[in-house]
Amino acid sequence: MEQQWLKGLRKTIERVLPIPYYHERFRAVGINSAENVQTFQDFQRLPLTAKEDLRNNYPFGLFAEPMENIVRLHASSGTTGKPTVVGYTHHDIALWAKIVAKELKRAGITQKDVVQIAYGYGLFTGGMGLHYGCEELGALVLPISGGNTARQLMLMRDFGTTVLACTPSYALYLAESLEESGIERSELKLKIGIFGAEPWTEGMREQIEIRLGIKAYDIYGLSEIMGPGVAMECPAQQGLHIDQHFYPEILDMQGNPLAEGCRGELAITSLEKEAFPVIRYRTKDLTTLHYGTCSCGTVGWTMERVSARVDDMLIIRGVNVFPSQVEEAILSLGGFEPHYLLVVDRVGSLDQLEVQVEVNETSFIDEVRELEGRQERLKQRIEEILGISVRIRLVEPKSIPRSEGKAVRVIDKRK
Ligand code: DLL
Repeated sequence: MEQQWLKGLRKTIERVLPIPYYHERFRAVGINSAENVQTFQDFQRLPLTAKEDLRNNYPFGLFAEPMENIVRLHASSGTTGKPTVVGYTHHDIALWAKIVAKELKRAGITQKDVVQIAYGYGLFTGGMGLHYGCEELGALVLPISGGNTARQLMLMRDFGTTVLACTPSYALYLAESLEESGIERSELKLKIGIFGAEPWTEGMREQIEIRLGIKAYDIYGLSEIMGPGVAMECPAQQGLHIDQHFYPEILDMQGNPLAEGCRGELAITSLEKEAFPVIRYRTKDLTTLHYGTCSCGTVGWTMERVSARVDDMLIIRGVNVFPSQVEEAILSLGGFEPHYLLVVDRVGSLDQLEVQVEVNETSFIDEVRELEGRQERLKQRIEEILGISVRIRLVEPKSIPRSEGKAVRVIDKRK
């Protein structure tokens, strides 16, 4: 396997070397040709690539193919400034479809399935990435895109959707809307969910599985690498299988490689991509890698569920806080809905964290004393996990804005 990876890595190095940006940076570490990389130690001398590097070469500066060979562009929105633009050749699109199809098949999806794709279509890779993968597999695709929830449910029933693909937060919103729609769960044929594009916890998986009566699979990806399908769970659900066309590494915060089994930032090198190959791309996603044979028969790298992004980490009074820790606490206690918002503010010189969380319909009509007790228990649980004091604000059911794509969990008023 190592020889095969090194061969793929050399192929990608060869591919990017003519690009002035890479040429300069590789030369600075003494790598002038792919042949200079014979071992993993050689490979790790190559500089890491960060999102800023892509931005600095906006829009097409890091493409490794002439524009006439590029057949599609996608872009990630990004919160500030220009998006990061990625390009695909025919070969890249076909490879992407093959990868996604293989993963869907592993999860038990077949030609007989009807897949409702409620990820956004457009520059975001979610919709089209899943779409081509499903078609490659031969499944029937319903390219509905995100939003228009009532219509989603109607078509889900009328067209006999068996697989739902969307963000976990939208799946939860669909589940909630189903309960109010008058459509009975028994009228639906839904059995599998393909959820990703944002961090979610095991507690959230449980909620979605119970409410929709399905098995929920985690799918991971990012536009800079390809889009959805860089990794996905199999029925064993012992981590997400990283597709063999990608070489993963785990880095510490300074960018130094960590050993297998350590938690850190995932970096990825593409081994087969033509238009937009990436070398040691820092994903900013925190996870742990393992190598081995899964009970499903797949041999290779698996990554644990991405619990958070480096970017999402809030520093509150010097303590690192991730929204997923709060989600875990909320879902470990009864009486709350998995809809929450972290509001951070600075009062005087002190940072304050307020957690707004919805109580569920049944607890909402409870006595004030009951609610106060619930609030106190949640406060204690979150403070135990985070190690800082927080304010809890219980809010009415359905008062926190629902998401049709990636959920917004944090409002940081300090910025
Ligand atoms: O979100 C691609 C995608 C679409 C993946 C549909 C899965 C399903 P971007 O918009 O470029 O691409 O955002 C990539 O989203 O770096 C992670 O931080 C986060 N992310 C994606 N999948 C997961 C997941 C798509 N399963 C960024 N769990 C990544 C946690 C995820 N975070």
